[in-house]
This record gives sequence, C-alpha cells and structure tokens, in this order.
Amino acid sequence: MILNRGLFITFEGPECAGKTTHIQLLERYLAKQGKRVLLTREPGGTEIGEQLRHIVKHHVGGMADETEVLLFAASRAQHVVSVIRPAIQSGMVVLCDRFMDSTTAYQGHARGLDMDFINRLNRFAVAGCVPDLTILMDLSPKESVRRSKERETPLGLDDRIESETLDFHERVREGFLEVMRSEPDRVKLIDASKSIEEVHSAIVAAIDAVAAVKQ
Ligand code: Z5A
Repeated sequence: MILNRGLFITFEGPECAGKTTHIQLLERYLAKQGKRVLLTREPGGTEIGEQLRHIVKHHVGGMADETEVLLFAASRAQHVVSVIRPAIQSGMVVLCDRFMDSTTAYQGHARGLDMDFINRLNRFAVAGCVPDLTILMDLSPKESVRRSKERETPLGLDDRIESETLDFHERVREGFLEVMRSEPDRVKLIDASKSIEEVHSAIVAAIDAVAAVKQ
C-alpha cells in the first residue's frame, strides 16, 4: 500500500466482534509498512472522553436516553478536536474503535431516539471529520454473548449497555446494517464469525482498496 496522506478508519459492530483484536493486528500490519498509526477509541480517547466513558458504561441509578446520547456526542467532539483531526492532518493513519455509527445504531435504532436529531448531532460532533473507511464487523448477538462468556474476564454485569436484552442487541445489529446499506462506499461489511486470520485478510483487502483510491 502506498499512502501519502492521513487516513481515518473506524471499526464498528457489537461487543466481542473482534474490533480490539483486529485494530491491533492492523496496527502491526501498517507499522511494518512504515506507517505512523494512532489507535484510539470511543467513548474515550481524551481525558474528558475517558471520564465520560466511565459514566456511560458504569453509572448506577438510571440515566435518561437523552443524557446518554449527549455524553457520547460530548466525548466525540473533544476526541475529534484534540486527537483525531490533528493526527490525520499530520499524516497519520487513525484507527478508531467505534465512532459515530455506534450512536446511530445504539441510541438511534436500539434506544429509538429521533433519527433526524441523531444525524444532526453526529454531524455537529464530527464537524466534517467523517471516516474514509468504516469496517463493520457483523456478528449475531448470540455469538457475541458466547464469546463474552468465554473470555477471561467476562463483561456485562456491571456494564449498562452490554447487559441490555438480546432484543436490544438485535436492533443494534440491524441499525449497523442499515448504516451500511445507506453508505456502501464508506462502510464495508466483514463477517466477524470467521476465523481471526480470515477476518484480518478481509480487513486488509478493504483497507488496501481504500488507500489506493485516497493516495
Ligand atoms: N456505545 C454507544 O452506545 N454509543 C456510542 O456512540 C458509542 C459506544 C461510541 C463501549 O463498549 C460501549 O459503548 C458499547 C457500545 C456503546 N457497549 N456495548 N455493547 P466497549 O468499548 O467497552 O466494548 P465493545 O466496543 O463492545 O468491545 P469489546 O467487548 O471489547 O469487543 P471487541 O473489541 O469487538 O472484541 P475483542 O476484545 O477483540 O474480542 C472479544 C473476544 O472475542 C476475545 O476473547 C477474542 O479473543 C475473541 N475473538 C475475537 N475475534 C474472534 C474470532 N474471529 N473468532 C473467535 N473469537 C474471537
């Protein structure tokens, strides 16, 4: 891959789809080619964002859906201004674990908040910093739960969003697929149920294709 300018790649999908695993594999692949790579995540990626991450994931005692969506947007706005945009402008490849499509899928499709508002809020928070490529790692909620139970430190019980119902996670999945159908050029679907090696190859192919166009 020949890449002379920064690139912004986001990873989306349900819990345990393998986003973290594949971002790390991709970082190694790109670093071997001499690329400067920044790994970051949402919610989080900044001091403010990490504090908001703790609140949205672990707050006990109820949170209005309206509050939740604004906290994700606040984390994103700070992340774009202080981390993502400067890194892209300096020529880095930015790999971000979740971004604006998670808000569309979780707060829009699954929570049922007004989609026009979600779209406007996303546009406001990203301020033009739209991903060059989004890797949508598709996995059924049942498989996601199976993987979660298998990992060394299972998540979920103290996590507000992960402990939502199977129905909620089905709506999240459909929400992501809807985003992919409406923006097929940006969002590439990857079958995350395949082996780690197969998924990595598919991701590399998608990234090489985009890099060839953007160079
Ligand atoms: N959220 C939101 O609602 N709105 C928003 O706008 C944003 C986020 C930005 C963040 O959770 C939560 O915030 C999330 C959405 C919400 N809540 N939920 N659900 P997070 O960042 O803490 O967690 P996550 O994004 O859900 O990621 P995760 O649980 O860490 O999963 P992952 O990164 O996709 O997977 P992994 O850690 O790479 O792998 C998980 C396990 O599966 C591990 O044991 C691997 O070895 C295994 N694995 C990975 N790939 C494979 C394959 N191919 N086969 C078999 N096993 C595999």
